[in-house]
Amino acid sequence: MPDRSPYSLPASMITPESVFKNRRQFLRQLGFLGAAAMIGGCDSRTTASAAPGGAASGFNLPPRPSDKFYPAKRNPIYQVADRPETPLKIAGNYNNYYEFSTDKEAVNPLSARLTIDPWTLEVGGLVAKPFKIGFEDLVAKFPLQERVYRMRCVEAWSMVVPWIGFPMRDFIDFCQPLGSARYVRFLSFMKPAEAQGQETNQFSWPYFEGLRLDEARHELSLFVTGIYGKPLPKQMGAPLRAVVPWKYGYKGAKGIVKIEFVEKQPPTFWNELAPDEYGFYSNVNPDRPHPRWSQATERDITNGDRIATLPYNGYASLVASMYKGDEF
Ligand SMILES: Nc1nc2c(c(=O)[nH]1)N[C@H]1C(S)=C(S)[C@@H](COP(=O)(O)O)O[C@H]1N2
Ligand SMILES: [Mo]
Repeated sequence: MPDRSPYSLPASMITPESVFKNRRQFLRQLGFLGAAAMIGGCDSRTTASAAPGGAASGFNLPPRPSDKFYPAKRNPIYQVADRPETPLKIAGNYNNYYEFSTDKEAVNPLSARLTIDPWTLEVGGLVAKPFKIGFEDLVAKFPLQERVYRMRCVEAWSMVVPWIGFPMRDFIDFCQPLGSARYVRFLSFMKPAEAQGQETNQFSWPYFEGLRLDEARHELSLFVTGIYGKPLPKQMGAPLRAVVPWKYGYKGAKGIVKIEFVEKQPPTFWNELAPDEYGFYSNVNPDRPHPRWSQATERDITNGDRIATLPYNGYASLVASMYKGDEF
């Protein structure tokens, strides 16, 4: 078992007081405590090393034709000079992915069960013509690039990682949204037989998120398929996730299967669960405390350092002009 001590959090997203009174009781109802116990017992079916494929990365990935696109060329415009990159070993074993578990260290082994091949992305709503595209066709069409971004979770931890993906804008333009489309909505997979967190109805699965169309078309917004020069591991959202680096991490849906263009601001998973705690915009803002903790600083999971949180997560010069400043 990895050492848990540097990772214990005072408060997690799962326990908005207004929603859940007793964390242990809630976890037991969900069956999460039982799952954690099984991992502690090293059930071989769920450990990363026992699963087939992906030996090179150490993650449970099936071999796919698109493996040939990695590593991708780094885009030198997007670097983080003042902080170290978070090793994959740390970033890949400390994950929020409630489809599998609310225990960050349990997500990696449990996500090994998720089948990602084949994977189809569906595009619908206000577009010239709704369509479906297979993951392999998708990455063959949109050239991959590497970008180093800061990533800030609303729970006040953060990391710096080299994502590999393609600009969301390129894909959106390919979709030909109609003039009436003002927002884009992301839907994650629904596979309760493979994702034990979805066997409960405590959350409204599948995970759903959304962005204003200009946010989704911003140069920073990425569809991510890889990390650290390799295909994206399952616990980080394989095969396809969104990364929107100036917003809290939950705005970046993992395991995306559907993208929909809509006219009105769409409901989102965390906002629906606890609207006072998680807004639709969720731009990183050190001056706006979460109702239960400060957002002024964050803990870098690479080294445990407490550092100042930057407005818009350090991307203010690129994104602030899209906002009035009071968006929540
Ligand atoms: N489908 C789905 N996407 C998700 C989540 C989730 O639970 N389910 N958690 C979000 C949260 S809260 C964060 S901080 C990031 C975490 O990404 P990482 O585990 O790759 O660091 O994923 C986001 N995307
Ligand atoms: Mo998060």
